[in-house]
Amino acid sequence: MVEYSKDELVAFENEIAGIFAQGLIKAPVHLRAGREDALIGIFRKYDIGPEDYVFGFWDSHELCLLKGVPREAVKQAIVDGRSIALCFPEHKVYCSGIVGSLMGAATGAAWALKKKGKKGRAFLFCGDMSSETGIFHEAVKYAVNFDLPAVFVVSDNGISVMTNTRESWGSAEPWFKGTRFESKIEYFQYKNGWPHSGLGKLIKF
Ligand SMILES: Cc1ncc(C[n+]2csc(CCOP(=O)(O)OP(=O)(O)O)c2C)c(N)n1
Repeated sequence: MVEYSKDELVAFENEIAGIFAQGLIKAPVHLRAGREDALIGIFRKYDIGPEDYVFGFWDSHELCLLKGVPREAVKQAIVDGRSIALCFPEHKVYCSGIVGSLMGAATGAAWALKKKGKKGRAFLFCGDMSSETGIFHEAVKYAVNFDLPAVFVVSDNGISVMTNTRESWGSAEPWFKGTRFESKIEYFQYKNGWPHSGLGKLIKF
């Protein structure tokens, strides 16, 4: 990983918010605050490095930085309108704006790494509602069953856009709590300091 402090990650999101507020980014931007320490802790715990793959979704600014994509390259991609699906193949970072789209890809990458005897691992970062999708269940079951080098990281902010995840599913806990599938899952809760998307106010271009 590339070492970033919590303050540096916060400063990056604040900088993007400032640019977005001026109407200079003509595409959706999803900012996150409140999970910096948790993400830094996970990158440190697994010593996520160049050989590893990172899969994320619409909220991946911090992941790109921690994986080692140069700060200016991440910023430029966001300014160019690619925040929602940041991809840096040369850094093994793949993100998508489609809910549930990358769990299979991450599992497939982990399968290929294992089959080829390569060193890397696949890390899939998603939200609490994404972790309730069918494809998440299937991917985790497959990865656990075949002991693939994959880790599924669930950042739980309690909501899906504005829908309460636990109310939707009628359970106080995520489905995998207390199951053997937790062996491939990292889970933490946080309160997002930003709205799901944008700044919570209309931006005129
Ligand atoms: C297939 C699909 N359906 C709906 C959406 C709209 N959408 C974007 S993010 C999101 C909420 C996902 O919730 P969660 O996984 O908890 O993510 P987080 O709150 O951490 O952003 C939804 C429904 C989408 N991007 N893709």
